[in-house]
Amino acid sequence: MSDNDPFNDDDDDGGLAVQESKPKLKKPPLYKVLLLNDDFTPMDFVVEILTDFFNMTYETATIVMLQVHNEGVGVCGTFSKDVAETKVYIVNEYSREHHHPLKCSMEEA
Ligand code: TYC
Repeated sequence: MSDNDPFNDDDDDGGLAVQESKPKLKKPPLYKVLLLNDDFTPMDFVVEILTDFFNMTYETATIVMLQVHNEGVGVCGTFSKDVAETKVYIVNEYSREHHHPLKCSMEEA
């Protein structure tokens, strides 16, 4: 009863209106992992990267690979910062080990 009584001043706020503070936690940013085109990496190798490291089907991987080939850049997926950094590192290392110039990078989504 006393909580709903407009004349009840038990909250002891001295008559001031007290604004509840809003939660200040922001959602952590997401990052797009990008694949860049080049003139030398075989198409099959790019499709393998997309199926093996980004869990795409062969069909989706082929569409994404052709998009990168035709437009210069394409999105492999969107991830937390840690996961995006790891994917970029793994793809670039794997490409380097196989002597292909394929480059993977990331940008905030
Ligand atoms: N342009 C390459 C070729 O003609 C194929 C390719 C596609 C390379 C996508 C990189 O991210 C890439 N063999």
